[in-house]
Amino acid sequence: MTTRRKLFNLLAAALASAAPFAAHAQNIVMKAADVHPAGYPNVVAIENMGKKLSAATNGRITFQMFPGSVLGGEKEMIEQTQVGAIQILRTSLGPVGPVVPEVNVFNMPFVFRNEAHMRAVIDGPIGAELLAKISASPAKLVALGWMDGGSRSLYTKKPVRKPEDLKGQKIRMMGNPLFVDTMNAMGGNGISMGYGEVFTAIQTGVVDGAENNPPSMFTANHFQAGAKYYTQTNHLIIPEIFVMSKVTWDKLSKDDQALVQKFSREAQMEQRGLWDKSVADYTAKLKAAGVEFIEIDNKPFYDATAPVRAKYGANYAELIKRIEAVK
Ligand code: GTR
Repeated sequence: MTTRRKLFNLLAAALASAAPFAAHAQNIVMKAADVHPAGYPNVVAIENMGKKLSAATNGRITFQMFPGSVLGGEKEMIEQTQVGAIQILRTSLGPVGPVVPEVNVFNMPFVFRNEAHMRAVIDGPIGAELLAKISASPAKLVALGWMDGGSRSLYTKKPVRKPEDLKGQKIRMMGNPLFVDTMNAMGGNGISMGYGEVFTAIQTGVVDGAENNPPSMFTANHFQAGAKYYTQTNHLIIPEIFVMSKVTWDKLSKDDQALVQKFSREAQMEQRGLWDKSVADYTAKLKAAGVEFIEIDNKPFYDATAPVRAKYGANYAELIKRIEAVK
């Protein structure tokens, strides 16, 4: 091989190893992904984090946002983040459960008393420990911070007030066996599928309903697919996370990692403010669009799901006690 050829090969190899980072060797363009559309609180908070990083590094690190599931469903995007094809991912903890089983404690039905309790837990030492556990797991994800996903409630074509009303109803759940078990315990038939398929599944009758928070129900247009009743079961209060691919993280300097951490904390707090406003806004929009909000006593659903907490919480009794003790 000629010296020139050797040099060329060396250069090509160097460029290939920098593959997840686009074009200019010294500039880092991170692909950031979310199932939610542009304008959604989580998307906005990550975009603003990218702007701050860009300003602090004179444009050396930038985010390129891919919202609205354009890079796939959450399961696929988690996989892409693990291998470094996506650099920043905001996801529910739900589909992280199959990859990092410890997070399933936060995915259990009624594990948090209410949203204030969930926030107190994620803001305190338990929240920090769980992020550290995700980062230390073999999943190759560095957990940067939490986001708020509010409370998930049922939405269906026929009104539901008690577990018996769910009999025979197929309800879409996120991809994690824990959620299928949860719906089956609540009285329905849990069907697991990706978020992007829910609209058509409701519309065509593949499912009779789904469950989510009001901002998701509205922005994914599920009310237009035929789900007209929103029953306030509040059965899942699942915090969300944003992560960086470990492949990417390991290539950052210590200083850049510190900057990412600083702006991650700010993104967590910014999203929360945007989130509270969006829940109020989208609840009003759903009501204006004719969705009936049904208030219920959710104790029968709490009682019905006790076996799910027993099954998935069995190995985490100590952690669950600590969660319960948070005021
Ligand atoms: C939303 C959540 C998304 C996604 C979606 C779903 O509330 O923000 O990350 O998990 O629910 O049901 O798939």
